[in-house]
Amino acid sequence: MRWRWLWFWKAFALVLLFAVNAQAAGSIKVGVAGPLTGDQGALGLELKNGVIIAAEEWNAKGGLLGQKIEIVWGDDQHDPKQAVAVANKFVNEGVVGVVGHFNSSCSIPASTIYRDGNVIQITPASTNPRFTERGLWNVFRVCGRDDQQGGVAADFIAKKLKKTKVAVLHDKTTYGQGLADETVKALEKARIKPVYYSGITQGEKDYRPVLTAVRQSNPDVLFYGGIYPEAILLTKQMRELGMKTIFISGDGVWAKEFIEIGGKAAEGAFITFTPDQTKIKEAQGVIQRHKEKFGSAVGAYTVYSYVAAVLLFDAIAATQSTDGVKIADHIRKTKWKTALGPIQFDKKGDVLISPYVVWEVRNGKFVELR
Ligand code: ABU
Repeated sequence: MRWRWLWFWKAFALVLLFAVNAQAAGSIKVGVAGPLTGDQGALGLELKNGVIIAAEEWNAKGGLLGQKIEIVWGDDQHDPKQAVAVANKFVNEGVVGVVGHFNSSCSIPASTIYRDGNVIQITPASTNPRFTERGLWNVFRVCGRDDQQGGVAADFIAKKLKKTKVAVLHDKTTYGQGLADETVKALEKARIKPVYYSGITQGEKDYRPVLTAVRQSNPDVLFYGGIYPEAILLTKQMRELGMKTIFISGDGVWAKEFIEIGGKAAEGAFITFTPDQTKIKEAQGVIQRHKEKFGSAVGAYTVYSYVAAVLLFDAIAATQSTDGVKIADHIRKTKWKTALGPIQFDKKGDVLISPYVVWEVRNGKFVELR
């Protein structure tokens, strides 16, 4: 009889060992979503590279909860419908958290799907205020917001440039129109009413008809809310039309492609973005690893993507949990030391401090203005 029990316990122990090993051999899935291909693919690459570096570092340390981190990629092509499809796929695949999306127009509709799936979402780059203003427990952003960014652009136009004739264009997206409207709101506080306001359609190739209408309003400044592919065409076509109007835009245009492809037309453009990340002492490690691994400098949102991923991994490790609510609570209450410096979140999931400054394109480079 005793032998039978011994065999039973031996068999039980084997089954247990098998189950534990099976779990250890599994993986913790993390979703990463953005425009990984298409005309905004360069922005998706920033997101991708930042997360790859973070995941490699963590996997080299043994991963999370005794398992490897597995990145699941989601290409939303900056299309809100694709973003919703990616979000549903991620939830069905059992991702623990998501770094992304990149575009506000994607992050916002995807966020409620993640909430319903108990999945936390940290965007590195979506700056539209609505992302965090809806009271969702699962959303965080490590970047700033367009109500702040628009104020900095308006202040620069009114106080530094001392210009009052401002035309405003946007790309009709959540980010582009949102940033344009925040800038207009702040301009109006300075008693500047735009002389022209309109939207363009992303992906078109000839913006000369709308630029001709802009020209007729005789502005000193054109503020554009949108992303770099259209900004390249707008600046080139403005100059082709002989317009000397000052071009001002936001973080969606802070991309080396704007300068490389735009060439002479990009010169003199002003762009609002965060202060120089390459001067942050805590960022030196990731900047160096990016250079070694990818042979290039980090982009506007590479370090932000790295930080978003590290926060997620850190919170999973600290809570020893894959439960979205527990991870979100931990992120919200922690004072983080990150590659962007110290970060703390408010109740909504916004960072407490997110400075914006103005950059100028000078001699083929972005130069931060002091
Ligand atoms: N913040 C710049 C581009 C991403 C967005 O749509 O917010």
